[in-house]
Amino acid sequence: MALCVILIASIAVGAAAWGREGHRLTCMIAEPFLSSESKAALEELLPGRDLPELCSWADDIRRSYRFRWTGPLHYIDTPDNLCGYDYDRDCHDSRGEKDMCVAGAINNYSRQLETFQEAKLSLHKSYNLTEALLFLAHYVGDIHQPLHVAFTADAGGNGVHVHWFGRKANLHHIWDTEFIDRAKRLYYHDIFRMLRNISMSITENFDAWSRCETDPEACIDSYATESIHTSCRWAYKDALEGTYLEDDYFSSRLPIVEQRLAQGGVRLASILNRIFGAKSSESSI
Ligand SMILES: *[C@@H]1O[C@H](CO)[C@@H](O)[C@H](O)[C@H]1NC(C)=O
Ligand SMILES: *[C@@H]1O[C@H](CO)[C@@H](O)[C@H](O)[C@H]1NC(C)=O
Ligand SMILES: CC(=O)N[C@H]1CO[C@H](CO)[C@@H](O)[C@@H]1O
Repeated sequence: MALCVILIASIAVGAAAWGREGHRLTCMIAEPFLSSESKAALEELLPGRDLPELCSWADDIRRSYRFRWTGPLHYIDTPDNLCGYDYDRDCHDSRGEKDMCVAGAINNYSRQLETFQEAKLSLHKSYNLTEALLFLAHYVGDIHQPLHVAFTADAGGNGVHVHWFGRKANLHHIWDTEFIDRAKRLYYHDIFRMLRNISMSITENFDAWSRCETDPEACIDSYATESIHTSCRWAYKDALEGTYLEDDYFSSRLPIVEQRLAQGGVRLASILNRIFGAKSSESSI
C-alpha cells in the first residue's frame, strides 16, 4: 500500500515537467556559471540549502491548495499543428487569463527578483523572493523541455499514447523523464557522470546560448519558439498515437534532450547574473 502511494505520487510528479533529475541537472549545469553576486544572493535566499536540491520545488507544491493556481505556469499551449509560438496569442491559461504561462511566469519572477537589493533596504517586503527564485529556476528548465511548448489538443504530448520499449507511456512523460532515466541507466550510471558529459558540450556554445541582445523578455520568447520547433521536428515526428518507440527514436533524440538541458542551465545562470550581477540595480529595464 505504501509503495503504491509512492509510485502514484512519483507518476503524478513525472507527468508535470522535466522530472526531478531533469530539473536537478538544469540547476547543476547552471551553478559553475553563476557570478559571485548571484552566489551571494542565492546564499541569502536559500540559507543552508543549495539550488539543485530545490529545483523541483515548484512541482512539489503545485498540487497543494495554496499553489494550485500555479499549474498553468509550467507550460504553453500553442495552436495545433502550427509549430509556432506568439506571446500575445498563446501566453494565457485555459480560461484566457493573460500572462499565465511559463514565459509570463519567468518574466514575472525575474521582475520580482530585480527588487532584491531594494527589498533589503526597505522594511516593506512585497514579494517572497525565495519563492520567486525557486519558481524562476524551475520554469527556465520547463521552457526548455520541448513538449512544454506544444499543441493544445494533446496537452503537450500528454495525450499521445505510445509504446516505449514495449511499455505503454505518453509522449510527454517520455521527454520529461524516460530519456534521462534510460541514458543514466545505460551510459552514465550516476547523475554526476551525466552532468560532466553534458557540460563538456557547453564551452564551445556558451556565448551563443547565453547571449541576449534584445530585451530579456524577447529572449525568453525565443527559447519558447525553439521548444515548439523542437517538438515538431523531433518529439512529435515519428511518434504518432500507438507507435512503438525504440532505439532509433531514443538514440536520435537523446542529444536533443541533453542540449535542451544544457541550454536551460546556461540560460538560468545568465538570467540570474543579469538580475543579481550588476552592482547598480537600475542599469537594465
Ligand atoms: C506573479 O507572481 C505573483 C506572486 O508574487 C502571482 O500572484 C501572479 O499570479 C504571478 N503571475 C504570473 C504570470 O506568474
Ligand atoms: C517564503 O517562502 C518559503 C517557501 O514557500 C517559505 O518557507 C518562507 O517561510 C517564506 N518566507 C516568508 C518571509 O514568508
Ligand atoms: C556515454 C555518452 O553518452 N557519452 C557522450 C558524451 O557526450 C558526447 C558529446 O559531447 C557524446 O558524443 C558521447 O556519446
